[in-house]
Amino acid sequence: MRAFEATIAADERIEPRDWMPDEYRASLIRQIAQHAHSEIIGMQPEANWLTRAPSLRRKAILLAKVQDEAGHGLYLYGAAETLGVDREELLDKLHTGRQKYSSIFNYPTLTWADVGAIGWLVDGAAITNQVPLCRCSYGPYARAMVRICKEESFHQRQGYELLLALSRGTEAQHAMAQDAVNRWWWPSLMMFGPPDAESPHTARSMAWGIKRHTNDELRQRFVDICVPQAESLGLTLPDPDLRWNEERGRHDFGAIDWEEFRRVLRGRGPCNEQRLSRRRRAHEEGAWVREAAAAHAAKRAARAAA
Ligand code: FAQ
Repeated sequence: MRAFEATIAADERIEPRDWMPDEYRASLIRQIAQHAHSEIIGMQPEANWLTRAPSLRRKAILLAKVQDEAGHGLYLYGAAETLGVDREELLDKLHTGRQKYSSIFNYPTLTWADVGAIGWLVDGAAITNQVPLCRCSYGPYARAMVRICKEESFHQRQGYELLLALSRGTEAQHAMAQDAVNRWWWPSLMMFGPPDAESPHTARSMAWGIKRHTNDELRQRFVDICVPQAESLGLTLPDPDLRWNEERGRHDFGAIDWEEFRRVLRGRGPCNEQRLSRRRRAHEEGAWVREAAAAHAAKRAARAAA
């Protein structure tokens, strides 16, 4: 106990073999699993456009991005496994609705511009939230985050560049980009989680060095980053109350519809059912691959032992 507290106080890392309080372990498993589930469910909205990307170049870029997301899921399930849980058990909890994934992936991708809006806003929000997680007190999670953040920054830039091309294109393309931003803006702000006053985990996670900033702090940082970027894109953010507050040195912004957030978390968002049923089906259809990989690994291990 004393060694754990001293490590946290010295801002050093807790490693898998170190003693840690049960609640610390449980909270990390909860957060890392939710994060891993978000990465693999998050492949679906963009995958919807892989076969309809407007050029070979755009298709190759999108394919690489979606593959990166699968890779992020793997690093994160790996990080969760160092805490003594089994990947199969985590996936089962996702498939039976006992563990969450990010609310953002329950919204549909209606047009090609949505791929740009996801890159710019969803990956942008993800980076804002995840850069501080590179300093998380749990070593394997922090190290996974370093690599993930590098890849997310490429994802964010591809989204920005895609939206810029549309914004500077024909009138119809500009309107499509604006419509996508209008639909993704508010759900992106919800990604940061409930307001601090209603966030049950923040205080303890901050004390343990799992989280470095509160949900509201990161949400504000994201708004401040997006405003000048939207201007450069030639697009507007759909919030009439958004304005610079000289006194605070930050932007004020309008009220978030938390009832919508809670509805999505209860499974009643526009795409919750579709996302989970596709995930379950993909898992069932991939069973033979897992069996073949396990049989191959067992054969190699037996050969190495002989
Ligand atoms: N959606 O007390 P707090 C990506 C839950 S990025 C659903 O504030 P905490 C990249 C929360 O789990 C997206 N549930 O909780 C990508 C808790 O529920 P529980 C993933 C949410 O943990 C981009 C309850 O509400 N990123 O995938 C959400 O201190 C493009 C109370 O909340 C991460 O997971 C939400 N938005 O703070 C991929 C980052 N917000 O467990 C593909 C790591 C909150 O009590 C394409 N996670 N909840 O039943 C975190 O930083 C934190 O877990 C927060 C929540 C900030 C998300």
